Amino acid sequence: MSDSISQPTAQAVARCAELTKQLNYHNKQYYLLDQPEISDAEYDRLFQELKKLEDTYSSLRVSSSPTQRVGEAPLSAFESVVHEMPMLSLDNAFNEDDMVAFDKRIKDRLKSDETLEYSCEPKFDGIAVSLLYRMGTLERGATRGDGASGENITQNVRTIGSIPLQLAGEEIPAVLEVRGEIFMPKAGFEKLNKRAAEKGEKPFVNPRNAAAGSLRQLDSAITASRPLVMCAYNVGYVEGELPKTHSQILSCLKEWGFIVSEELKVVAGVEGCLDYYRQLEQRRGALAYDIDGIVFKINSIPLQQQLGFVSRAPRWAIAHKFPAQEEMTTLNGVEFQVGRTGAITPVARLQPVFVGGVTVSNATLHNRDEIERLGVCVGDTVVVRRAGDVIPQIVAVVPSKITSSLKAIEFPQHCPVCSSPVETAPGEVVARCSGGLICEAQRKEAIKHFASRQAMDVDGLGDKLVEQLVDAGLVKQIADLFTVPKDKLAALERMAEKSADNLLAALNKSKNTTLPRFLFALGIREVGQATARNLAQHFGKLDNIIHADTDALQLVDDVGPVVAHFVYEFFRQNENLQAVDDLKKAGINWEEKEPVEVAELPLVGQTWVLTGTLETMARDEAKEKLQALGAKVAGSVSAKTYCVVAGPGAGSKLAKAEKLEVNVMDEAAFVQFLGAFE
Ligand code: D41
Repeated sequence: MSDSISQPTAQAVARCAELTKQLNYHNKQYYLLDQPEISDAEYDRLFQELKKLEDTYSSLRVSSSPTQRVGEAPLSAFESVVHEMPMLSLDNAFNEDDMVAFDKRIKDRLKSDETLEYSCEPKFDGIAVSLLYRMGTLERGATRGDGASGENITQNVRTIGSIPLQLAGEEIPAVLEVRGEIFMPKAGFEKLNKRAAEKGEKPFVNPRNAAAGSLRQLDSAITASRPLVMCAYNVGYVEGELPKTHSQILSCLKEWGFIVSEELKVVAGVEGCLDYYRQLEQRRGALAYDIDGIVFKINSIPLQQQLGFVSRAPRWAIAHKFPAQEEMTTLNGVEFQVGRTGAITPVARLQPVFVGGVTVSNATLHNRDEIERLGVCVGDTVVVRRAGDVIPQIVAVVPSKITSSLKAIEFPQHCPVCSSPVETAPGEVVARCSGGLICEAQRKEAIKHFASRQAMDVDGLGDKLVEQLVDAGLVKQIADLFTVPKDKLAALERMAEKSADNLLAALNKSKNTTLPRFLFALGIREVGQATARNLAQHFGKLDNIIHADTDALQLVDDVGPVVAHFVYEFFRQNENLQAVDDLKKAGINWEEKEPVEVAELPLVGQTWVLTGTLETMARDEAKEKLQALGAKVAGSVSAKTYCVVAGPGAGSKLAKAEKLEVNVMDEAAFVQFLGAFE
């Protein structure tokens, strides 16, 4: 990036001043007051905008600009420490083009076209620190602060288990400054917040805030009680010899007693960097800690030295950021949804915001307790988090200065759909509509569940169509599904003669079912697929289940008093017995069997794995047959697997089975095997 000498426009000058003001303000909120008002991503955008202006008009870049330093002056409570060598910051890349440009800048500067070797490591979302060791003994710990000086937190870092107080091993430099990131793993964060909630304390917004708050304790006993980890990523001031590549230096640090990232990898060229980025992004959610990107560093120390740094950041390193998982937006309203079991879920309607790679306009607020815990009102600015494929959540509320426009959220006393009273059972947090199947919302959900793939598997009867059928008054109870006339079906929106025919055929086909599917389809509370299967296996016939008392029910595998109670009560309700009767009259049928003790089933104790495509039967069908014979069907192969059924296209699971010398069957052998039990 070459600096321009052109005169800034009046507009650029004004924008520069405005950005500087905003960035300084938010820096203070974030670093000094622990009270951010904008998301990190928003901060980054303001920062990048200012940086771009300064790159275009170099006269705008003044030494007091927020781009020329990062962070705030240290908090007064801790003694200030001037770093031996400034702790540089990292430039960001936000997409692949930025990465390619970074690689090109380096090559241009080195006047070389050779493929460069990069060291890759996750960018931990924590607090950067410096640890000074003299003759192998920890002498001082400090935060990075503004890069030039930080806070002396020696007492606190000494309580962190992963920070060695004394280095062990060979060739330890006489003076060694180790730099790294202190963070809180996700599991420890969850536990800490749970404890805080139990004590009625305010929870931390995210693991990074929790780590920062834990390090800032004046009482180091509190720091000691927090699950902090430090991962080393660089060395600063050194008196002594170190290897000539970054990856070898990190190996030394590991030998001397530090934790270094297990994900550290050396790759060739920018292509290697992009591959590494894509792979770790996939696994981001599964990692034990939060990361917000990848840091790429030129692996050769001589090349690093040759490249040097500009203003605040080295030319030889860059952080390729992941899309932000948290953003701020406005809570426009709250709606209350009624689920299949009557559970009332508050759903936040948000000002649409781009977060975690998608535009989010709804987030769950879970239940009444959660609304209280957050203290959230309509009109508030909220922090929305979307991690992986998890439903977006509201994790925090930004304290508002203007409270006149806020509106408290009232949890309904009556069902928003059927007006029946809303009740909360003793000891439960979930509030439920007491209307049962008179509630149209519960009825719709019950019918959707009945038709779903794992239940009756009515092909083509999706959620939308169920809503249409109920809204049009064509289906009042589940059994009505089987008597809707074709002309009425065809007249529905987005339906026609052909699709009506298909749906009728699918409904007809679904009538031949199995007892486990039918039981599951009834939607009895707490009766999932596995429980339905165990009940069916144990009792053989539906009538036996209907007439079983709670003691008899508890003889079934995995059925305790709670499930037994729900099953028993379900079949005491006349409308439920009527529904079962109506469904049988509509033609739903299954094979009734003699009751069996699970222990008598032939495949009890065996775990099977299905992989690849099966040609003569659906995967679900194969699974059900194995389970009916008492086998467990698992998703992954281990030494405990009894047998793997491998169809064409089987990949890593088959390879693993072969490696572990587990039995493998092809489909033909499997069909023959099943035949022996018929
Ligand atoms: O994991 C990190 N957060 C991380 C931060 C890392 N893995 N490597 C880093 N490397 C550097 C340089 C290249 C300047 C030695 C960093 C940081 N810096 C850094 N952390 C906070 C500001 C800069």
